[in-house]
Amino acid sequence: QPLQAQKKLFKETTQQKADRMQWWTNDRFGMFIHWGLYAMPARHEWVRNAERLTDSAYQKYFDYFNPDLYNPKDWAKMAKAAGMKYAVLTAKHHEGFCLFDSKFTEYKSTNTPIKKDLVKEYVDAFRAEGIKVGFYYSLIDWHHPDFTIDRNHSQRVNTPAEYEKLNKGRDMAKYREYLKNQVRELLTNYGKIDILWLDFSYPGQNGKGKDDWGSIELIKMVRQLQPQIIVNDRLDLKEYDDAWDFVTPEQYKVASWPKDEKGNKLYWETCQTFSGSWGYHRDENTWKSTQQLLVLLIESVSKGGNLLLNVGPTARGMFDYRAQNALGSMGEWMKFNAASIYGCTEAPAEYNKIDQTLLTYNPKTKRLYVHLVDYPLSRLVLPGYEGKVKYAQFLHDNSEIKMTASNGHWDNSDYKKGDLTLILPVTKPNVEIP
Ligand code: FUL
Repeated sequence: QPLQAQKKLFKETTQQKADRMQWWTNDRFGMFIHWGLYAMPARHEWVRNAERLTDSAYQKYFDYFNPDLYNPKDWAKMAKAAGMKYAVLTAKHHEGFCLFDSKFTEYKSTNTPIKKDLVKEYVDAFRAEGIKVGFYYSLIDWHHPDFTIDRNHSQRVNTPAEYEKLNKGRDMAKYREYLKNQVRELLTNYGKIDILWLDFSYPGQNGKGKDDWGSIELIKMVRQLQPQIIVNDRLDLKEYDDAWDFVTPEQYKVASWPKDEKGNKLYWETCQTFSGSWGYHRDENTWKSTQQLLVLLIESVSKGGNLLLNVGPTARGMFDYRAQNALGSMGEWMKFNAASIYGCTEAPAEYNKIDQTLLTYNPKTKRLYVHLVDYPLSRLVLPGYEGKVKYAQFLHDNSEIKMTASNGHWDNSDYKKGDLTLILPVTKPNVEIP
């Protein structure tokens, strides 16, 4: 959809924003954590909605919620070992359950058998590992008695008359206050918060969208409480240039670097799951391979973006072993190749696309990283690179890759002037990820 003329809410300049975003564009790789009561049914975080579970049907997950093995220090260590530099935890998801000790509700972890402020422990543990901390907070709330029941609600119905009946007495203004109070709590009681991930605005039953959440007031409060915080784009304030910081392509690969209607490149982050659901899903079998996950990361950076990769912890507070394995494998790769991720971005246009490879580029060190997604057997032609490359090496062991300004073969027939050929070993060096 074409956007309207851009309006402004704040006084920040483009350069000031770039400074505020600096760590985020440098770090590139974060961990999303979807955790809530939905880990108990273990069949998708939208289970309450998908199965139209009533309050009383859902109550048992609250009554029995007891993640006795929750040790966010382990989570933080796994995130760090995988090379992730920031994390975003669901303080509250659509189900309405709060993982923090909010003054404004009884529907919170401190009132379940675990009796803990889970958010607080997460913040402390991740900070201790040097990982930046963020909160996801759901605008949608299937539990709050004032939240309008609409097509996105767990208790959705069929006809306008039925909606009218159900919504009698519900007052979105009260919910709006609640939401604002909770975001204030999250941004006041836990120290410096690096990211706020709000999710998600939509027109709703009454067609109001952003007015339902009081989006403008909300973002003003957020910026006042935490001036350095980075906020995503799901408050429905697209017509404002500066009411959001980055766009959030969900579960798909962008074709190219996302831009606004004036052609300006946007800050962007794709969020992706290991297996399909965001919440822990016991029986899901659609786990991505390590190769796919690494390509996701590299490809995001090669188009100037970030990857927020999601783990859905179990109801005992553990990461599924499949997630643990995948994180471990990514960490093995990062151990050798992190230089091609941190501080990197899209390669300048003068570096033409090279077949079957992904390029990332560090503008500070002027290093180009050629990711051989499909190992090309002995030679790789870099079109137009002659004279541009001082030295070429593999990243896993810094061993030299010889170069030649021909196609590196006695048969020079397909050599084009200006091309540079890397002479690669015929068999791929032993860099397999376990
Ligand atoms: C979506 C939500 O509805 C999903 O449950 C998940 O949180 C994803 C990141 O955003 O809009």
